[in-house]
Amino acid sequence: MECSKHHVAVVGGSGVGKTTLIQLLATTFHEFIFKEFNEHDVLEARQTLGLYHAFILVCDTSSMDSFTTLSEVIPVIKRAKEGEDFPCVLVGNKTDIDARVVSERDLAKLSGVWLNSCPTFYLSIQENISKLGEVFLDEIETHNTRLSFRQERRNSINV
Ligand SMILES: Nc1nc2c(ncn2[C@@H]2O[C@H](COP(=O)(O)OP(=O)(O)O)[C@@H](O)[C@H]2O)c(=O)[nH]1
Ligand SMILES: [Mg+2]
Repeated sequence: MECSKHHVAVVGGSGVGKTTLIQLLATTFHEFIFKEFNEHDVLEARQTLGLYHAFILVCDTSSMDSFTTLSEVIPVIKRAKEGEDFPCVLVGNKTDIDARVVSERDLAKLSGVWLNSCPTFYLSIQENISKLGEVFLDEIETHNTRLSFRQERRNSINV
């Protein structure tokens, strides 16, 4: 892994829009390296997943299966991060499709229960991701500040 870059794992079931999202974000987020993981990839990458700095979790709001998949992979990610708090955003994609079965409330609940109330998005990636990009950057900055603060404290304790 290249150390000078932020490595971002984009996680979600097949067909939820991970590749589309990465293609859009990669045009402006040059300092990030994105890699996508479906549920099988997550299990296979259990040992290395903890090295990723940030996570974008994606489901398709017209597919309850894709929401269930996220609920199942989140504990695997949390175990890989060994309790460390990590920057994360949760995305319910494809809201342009009328057959919505995953609600904004479902996303908020998942975030509240499992993800330290990380920001959630209910949107169509194809239509508007500018806000998502901004909030994701905020998430990274907030966590980095916290991490360096923790590091400073550790240093001062060791003196
Ligand atoms: N209707 C709709 N389709 C989308 C949206 N985002 C992605 N897609 C389509 O969903 C399909 C799967 O997207 P892809 O990015 O390949 O999903 P991945 O398997 O998670 O990487 C493609 O045909 C995309 O064009 C969206 O916001 N709305
Ligand atoms: Mg893909």
